[in-house]
Amino acid sequence: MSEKAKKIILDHDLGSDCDDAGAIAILMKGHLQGRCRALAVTHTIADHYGQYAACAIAGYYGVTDVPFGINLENDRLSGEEYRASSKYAAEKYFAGRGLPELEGNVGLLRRVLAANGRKDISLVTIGPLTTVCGLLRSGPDGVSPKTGRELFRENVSEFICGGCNFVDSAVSDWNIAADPDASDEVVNRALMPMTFVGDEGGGLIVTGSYLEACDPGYPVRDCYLSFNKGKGFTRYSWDLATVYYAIMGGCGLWEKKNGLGVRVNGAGNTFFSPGGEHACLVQTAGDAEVTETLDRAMMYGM
Ligand SMILES: [Ca+2]
Repeated sequence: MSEKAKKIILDHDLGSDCDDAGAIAILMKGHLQGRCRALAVTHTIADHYGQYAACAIAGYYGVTDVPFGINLENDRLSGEEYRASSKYAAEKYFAGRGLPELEGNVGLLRRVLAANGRKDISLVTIGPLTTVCGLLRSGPDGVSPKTGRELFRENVSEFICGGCNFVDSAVSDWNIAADPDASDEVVNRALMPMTFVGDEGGGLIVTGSYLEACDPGYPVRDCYLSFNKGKGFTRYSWDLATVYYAIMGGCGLWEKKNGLGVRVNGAGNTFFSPGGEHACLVQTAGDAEVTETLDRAMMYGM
């Protein structure tokens, strides 16, 4: 592992959608290949099967040194709808062994940030901002005398947020709308410049076609197949684009559009203005090239 490999904390919401599974696979492959160092993976919704499925993906690749956390803070976003793409994959992978025991997100993040102690972590979110909000609201505890805001400021050097729509303010973004209080606290009162990845960043690229012919034991395959109710393996790629960009940068596929002021409302609409400190990612390469890059990354890494 390169000393310079970017440190990444990923917060996801695998469960109702499946592109998180592809994104987690990209992170695990990047971690194994030494292109990044995954410090923690947290899961922002209250239905825990999505994180069990994420653990299955890590286990499939033999990743044992990355801690996984779950939402023990509230019961937002739980139930059948939020395990549609995750329960089958998790139960299949852990059959006969029992599901893993996982700690809470906020405690995990406080521990990881306190132990890190330098401003060099990329925080990447591909779901609602519940976990980040929980961290920011956390107070001193046995792990650290610092508040969550202090730990965030002292350790997070880059914040890449999957969400928002810079093409049309009338379009509601699911991640932003799913937890309006958290979105208000994290985006409208941002502690640092954020880079947003939405539809204009390649989210509407369709990936997953390689999964059909791959090893039937690959948990990512089960997540995509469950999401598609047993018919097909493809899905849009918001989360894959976000995590790939976090690890690899623009790579001639995307460019960062800087200088944006960004505000969101409780319905998940994005309002932007020139002259702010934020940025959004814009796809610059053709769809075929981005599709091939993300499809290959999900299967084989970078
Ligand atoms: Ca997601």
